[in-house]
Amino acid sequence: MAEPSHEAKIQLLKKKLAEAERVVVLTGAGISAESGVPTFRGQDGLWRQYRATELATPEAFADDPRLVWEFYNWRREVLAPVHPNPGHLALAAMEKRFPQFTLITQNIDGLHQTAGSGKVVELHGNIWWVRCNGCGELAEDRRVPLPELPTCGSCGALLRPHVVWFGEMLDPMILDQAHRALETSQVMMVIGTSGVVQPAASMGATAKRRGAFVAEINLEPTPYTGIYDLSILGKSGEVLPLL
Ligand code: BV8
Ligand code: ZN
Repeated sequence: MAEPSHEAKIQLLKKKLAEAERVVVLTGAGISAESGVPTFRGQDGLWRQYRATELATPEAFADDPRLVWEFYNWRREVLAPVHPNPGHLALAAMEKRFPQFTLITQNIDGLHQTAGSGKVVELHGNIWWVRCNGCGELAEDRRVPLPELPTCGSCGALLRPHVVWFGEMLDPMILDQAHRALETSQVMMVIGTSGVVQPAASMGATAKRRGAFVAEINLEPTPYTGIYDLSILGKSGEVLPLL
């Protein structure tokens, strides 16, 4: 059967959404790309000569907290002036149209919330929150940049970004929230993610196994494209408003 046209694919996804009550979305760095936020694995995925996977680890932080904080302060400086793009805004508008709509994101930039999404499951944490390595105190701190080696106001220990690093477990409560949505979803959209990082990358396959119609919206095919029902190649900021 000939590959359906781009327009036909969008019409099919619109139809599936119109028939659905329970929708789940998984987003990755690609949905923030049109806001000017560098993605991870593209050409813009570098900071100095490092890849995020080398710096976003507990080992790197234990070894050189100053370097890792420099990396996060750079990302905070990049993120501070950016705004949600039409892709974020379309998802915020969609949320209101369904009895059950769960937005799961791998992103730590908080742009979905800024765009007006009410229920955001942040699998990998949020760069605007810091956590104390000593007493575990959590606080939102939007200072850009943060002071060098920021310390806890309560116990004086070193603060870390409240994000999930490679090799760290995701918060079980947050994972459970995501899986409950995947179990019952009728339509899932996997948007702007290269499908490399686990456990997020296999969530689309989980929804598919549970009987959901799964559509991928991405600039390029991913390792999971073949198992999804639909693969729409395009910019999320252009495709999502059409839905
Ligand atoms: C865990 C927070 C379990 C930090 C992030 C081998 C060795 C070591 C570890 C592993 C291994 N194999 C598997 C693992 C586990 C590891 C992992 O998956 N590693 C990968 C690299 C292989 N996973 C973990 O460690 C996770 N924890 O598994 O714990 C465990 C079990 C036992 C004991 C201990 C632990 C934790 C993973 C979380 C890591 N933290 N972020 C920070 O951001 O600083 S992940 C990071 O990558 C971001 O969150 C990001 O979102 C995520 C995924 O990247 P993408 O979002 O997909 O971004 P990417 O650039 O890759 O792709 C963008 C896509 O968008 C592209 O396809 C592009 O074409 C497209 N695009 C671009 N522009 C647009 C677009 N699409 C549409 N429109 C556009 N305009
Ligand atoms: Zn503390």
